[in-house]
Amino acid sequence: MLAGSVQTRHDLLQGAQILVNQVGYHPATPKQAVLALAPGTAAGIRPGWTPTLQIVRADDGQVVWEGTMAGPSEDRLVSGDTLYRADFTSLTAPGRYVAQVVGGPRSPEFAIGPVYRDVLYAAARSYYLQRCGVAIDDPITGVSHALDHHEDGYVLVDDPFYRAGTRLEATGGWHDAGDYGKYVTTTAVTAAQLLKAYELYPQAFADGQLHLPESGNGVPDILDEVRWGLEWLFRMQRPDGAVYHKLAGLRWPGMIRPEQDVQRRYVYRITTQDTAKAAAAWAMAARIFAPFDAAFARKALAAAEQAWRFLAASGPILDYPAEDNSGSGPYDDRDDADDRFWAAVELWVVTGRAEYHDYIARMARTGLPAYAPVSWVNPAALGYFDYVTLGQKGDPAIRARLVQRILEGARSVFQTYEQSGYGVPILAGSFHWGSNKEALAKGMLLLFAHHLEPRPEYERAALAQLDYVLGVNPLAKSYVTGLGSNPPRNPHHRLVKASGVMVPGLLVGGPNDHPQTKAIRPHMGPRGYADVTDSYETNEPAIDYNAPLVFVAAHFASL
Ligand code: 9MR
Repeated sequence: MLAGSVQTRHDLLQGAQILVNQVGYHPATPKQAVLALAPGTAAGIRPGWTPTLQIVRADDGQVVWEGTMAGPSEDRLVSGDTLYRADFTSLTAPGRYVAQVVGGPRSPEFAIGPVYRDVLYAAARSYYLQRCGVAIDDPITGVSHALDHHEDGYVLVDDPFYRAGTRLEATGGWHDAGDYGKYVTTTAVTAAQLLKAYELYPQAFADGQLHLPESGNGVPDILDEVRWGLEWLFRMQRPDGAVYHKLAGLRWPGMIRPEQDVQRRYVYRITTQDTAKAAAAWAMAARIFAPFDAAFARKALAAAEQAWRFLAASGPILDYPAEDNSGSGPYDDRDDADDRFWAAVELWVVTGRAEYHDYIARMARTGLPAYAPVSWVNPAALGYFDYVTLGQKGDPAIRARLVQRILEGARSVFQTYEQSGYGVPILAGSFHWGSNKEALAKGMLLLFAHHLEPRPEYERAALAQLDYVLGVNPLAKSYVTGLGSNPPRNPHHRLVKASGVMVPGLLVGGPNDHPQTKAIRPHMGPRGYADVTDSYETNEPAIDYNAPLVFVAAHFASL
C-alpha cells in the first residue's frame, strides 16, 4: 500500500466529535446533533461532502433515524470550529439512543423521554444538599456531613445595634458554592428565581418530588427549599430593617468538610444592595407563599416593608473594605438602584401601595436600571417582568417602556445566539466567570419575552442553552455534576473533595477567558475550562448559577 495514498473518511474525521445533549431530549422538543471539527482538523474535508447521521437504539443497534447533516458552517465568532448539524426532532419514541456519523464518530448514549424533569429535580435538589447548619445524611446520593457551622455568627464591626463580637443567631441558609460562606446577595437572587420558576411553572413542581425532610407537608418541595434560604435572610436583618451582607470566616477553609470548618465566622456589615435584594425576595415570597402559609407570608411582607423603610431613609451604603474579603467572596455590587427598583416593584405588586409605585415612576423619569440577564450584580429584569405581568393597575406608559426593553433584550440575546454555532449567546472574548450561568440567564430572558409574545424560535434558543450546558459544546462536557456521560468529576467543592462523594445537580461556572489559576490559558473562549479541583474560576458551582438552570429546566419540564 502506498503510504498516504489511501485515506478513509474515518481518518479525515479524526478529532471530530458528535455532540448531543447527554441527558437527552423530550419527545416533543427540538432535537439537534452537531458534528464538530476543531480548528485545523477540517482541512481534509471534500467540498460538498454531506455526512450522514444515524440514530441507533442503544440496546440492539437498530438504526431508527437517518438523515444528512447540514453544513459545513464556520463558528467564527465563538469557537472557530467547523460544524455540521442534523435535526432529528421527528424521532419521538422514548428510549435510549446513540447518534453516529456514518464512517465517523459516535455520541455517548442519551435518552428520549421526560428528561427535563430529571434535570430540574437534580438541579433543584442540590440546594437541599447545600444546606448549612444541619446534619445531612442523604440516602439517595450518599452525601452526608455532621451538623456544621452551628455557631454562625459573630458581628464583625460595631454598628448602631451590636458591638463587634456579639453573637447573632444566623445559622441555616445555603453554602454559597464550593466554599462555606453565606451571602445575602446570592441567597436573595437565588430564592427569587426559584420562586419565579415555581410561579410561572407550578405544574413542574409538586410536594414530594425532591425528597426533602419537609416532603409531604402539602407545600411544593421547591417552596420548602426556598423557605430554608428565606428564613436565613430573616436572621440577617438588623432591627432597623437593614440587612447584613454576608456571613463567613476570615480565612478560606481548606478542602475540608463543613463540620471541620470551626473557625469563628462573622456577620459582615450591612449594605443597601443586600437590603433591597432581600426586600424584593421577601415581597415575592409574601405573594407566592400566601396560599400555603399565611403567617409566613405576613412575616415575609413585614420584613420586606421594614427593609424598605430603611432604604427610603438611606442613600446607598455600599462599602466593602478589601481586608474583609480574605476568607470569602466580595460580591461587591457598587450600584443599588437596580435592587431598589426590583424591591419597589415586588412591594408594589403585593401591597398595591402608592409609595412603591411613586418610586418606580420617579425612576422611570430619571433613568431605569439596565435590563440584563438576572445576576447578583443586576436582578432588575425580575422587576421588569413582574411589573408588566403582575401589575395590572400600573401606568400604561411605564408598562409599555418595560415591555419594549424586555422584547429588545430578548432580540439582542437571540441575535447573538444566531451568530453562534453552538447556540451559546456569548461571543469570543466575552466568557466571564460563570459563563454557563450567563447562558442560562439569557435563556431566561428569552423565556420572559416568549411569555409576553409567544415566539417558538425564542423558546428553541432557550432550549439550546440546556443543550449547551449538557453537552453540545466544544469540550463535549456536561457542566452539571451527576448528569450526562461526561460531567464535572472534580468540581471545586469542599464537601465533594473532602468526602469523595459527588453532590449531583450542580452547574459549574464554565469557560472563563480570565484564568486565576494555571488550569487554563487566557482567552480560550468556550474551551477555557478545566475539570480540576483547583480551578475555582471555571469549575466551581454556586447557588446563583443553579437558579436559572432550575428556571429554564422548569419551563421545559412543564411542557
Ligand atoms: O460568581 C461570582 C462571579 O460573578 C465573580 O466574578 C467572582 C469573583 O468575585 O465571584 C464569583 O462568586 C464566588 C464568590 O465570590 C465566593 N463563593 C464562590 C462563588 C463562585 O465561584
